[in-house]
Amino acid sequence: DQYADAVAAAAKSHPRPSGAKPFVYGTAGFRMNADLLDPVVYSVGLLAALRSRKLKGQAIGVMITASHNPAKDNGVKLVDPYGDMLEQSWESYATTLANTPSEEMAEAYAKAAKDLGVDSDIPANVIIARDTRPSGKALVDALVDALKATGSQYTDYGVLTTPQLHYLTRATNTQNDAHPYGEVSVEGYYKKLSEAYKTAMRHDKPTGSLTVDCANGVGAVALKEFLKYMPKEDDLSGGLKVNVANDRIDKPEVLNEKCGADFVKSGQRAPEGFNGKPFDRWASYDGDADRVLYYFHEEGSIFRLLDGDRIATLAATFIRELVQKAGLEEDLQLAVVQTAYANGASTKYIEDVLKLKVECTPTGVKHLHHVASRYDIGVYFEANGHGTVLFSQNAQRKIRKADPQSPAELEALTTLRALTELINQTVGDALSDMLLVEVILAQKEYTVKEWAATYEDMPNRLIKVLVPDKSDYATVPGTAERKLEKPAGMQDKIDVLVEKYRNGRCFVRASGTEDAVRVYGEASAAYDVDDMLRNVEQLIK
Ligand code: NG1
Ligand code: ZN
Repeated sequence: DQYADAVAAAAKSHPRPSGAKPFVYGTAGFRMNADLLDPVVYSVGLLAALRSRKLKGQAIGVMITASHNPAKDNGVKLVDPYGDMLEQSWESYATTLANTPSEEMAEAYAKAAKDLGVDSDIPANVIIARDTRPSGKALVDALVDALKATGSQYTDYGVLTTPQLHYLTRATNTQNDAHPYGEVSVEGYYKKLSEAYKTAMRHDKPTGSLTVDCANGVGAVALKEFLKYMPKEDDLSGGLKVNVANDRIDKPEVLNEKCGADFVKSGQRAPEGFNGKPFDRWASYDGDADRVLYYFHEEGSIFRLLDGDRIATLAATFIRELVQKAGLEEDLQLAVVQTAYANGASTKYIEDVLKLKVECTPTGVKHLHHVASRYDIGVYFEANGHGTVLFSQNAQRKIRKADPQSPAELEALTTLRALTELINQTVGDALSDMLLVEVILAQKEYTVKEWAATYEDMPNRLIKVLVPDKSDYATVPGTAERKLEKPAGMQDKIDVLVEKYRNGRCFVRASGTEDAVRVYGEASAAYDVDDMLRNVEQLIK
């Protein structure tokens, strides 16, 4: 490879500390304490160049973020040309390069290039963005060193949300197609979303106001910018009053601190500083704005969470109604994809009341995305609020080409077409998902109260247990991580325990992003959930 010498020279400036723990490219790329990341990001830059060349020079995205993790962490992940996550078969190359000592980097790089059949004469093109973490800038420098060493072209878009980078990656690679994904600019992203929102809201005005907790992260930047493209607050079509909360990006240490989607979901409580009156509509983003949750207080300060499962059921209900009204029901199959963390009540509701197909996959968006893409319309959400809706090529063609037979069909089709533009189909997107929810609530004339009343959540809890080595824990393949095969015998003990609780369900798996094991439990009674989790925790400890 003609770049090997330059790769070796630049690698010297990004030494891998000896004795560093091995890194694994997991569901969220690499994520760790930011101080350890420099050589890792350099190695990811090398792989991005290889990936782009392998895919005939299509642009590859690199996002520097650690999402909902604390401010001291950071991370890096690769985005494939159509905005999906890095193809799974390449993850092991990412892992190998990240664990290669600097002196051996050029050799490892050349070997990867050869194994992957990369033609080094093809131009490479990489686009970059980062969240608001202070460590991000220097990490982009490490990435750029790798891109320069490999003779790659690159564009650094600065501070963006993760879904914005996914948008730009797809837009870049489809700009000469018959149906480009959108203009190749951040402005193009805002324009696409706002135009679609205005169309979908053409006859409606949301009730009340919406307050958005931006986790003191990049979502605040994007939301404020986006609001400039929104209809005026008092506009009868789509006018919405949005209050921006937790937007302190000038204080990096408060990122995700006692606020944001992860804090709200794991604690099942409002963010600090919450001052909503009963039934006020609030939403929380996470640190890179790829997740969103809604919630409100009932009278008496009872906290009610409207999580990813709620967004999935709301979206599936609404889209199915539109498909029916547009006369496309026979043509388009719709399914909902969840993980084992989905509340059992939501699964039951989708199957028994909505009568829609549900699939369950292992944790991690890439798994859900993959399964959802097999359907004409695949609605996928993790309970934590990360998700989107995928419309297949076939579905998009049918929706585009359908010839409405009545004014009602035309109305439904117009909204459906707008939704295919409003929804960021590359990846979960807090801003886009939030707009989708607002459109649905306005059209259905739902307040948060009516939305929450569609079904009753099972009491549930998710805890984290620290163990000496999480790799002692492995799940049985094909069970969507609901059964352990390692440590031997533990699953049987869990089964015996869970048996005791009415409608009890509990499973244990190693986290892919943290050094811990997660235990999820649900049952008909909240005290049973607590008791069950205490007992399972004892088993593990
Ligand atoms: P891990 O740490 O593997 O449980 C967490 C979330 C996932 C997903 C990834 C990020 C839970 C229970 N798990 O995974 O949903 O968001 O981080 O890719 O919330
Ligand atoms: Zn995130």
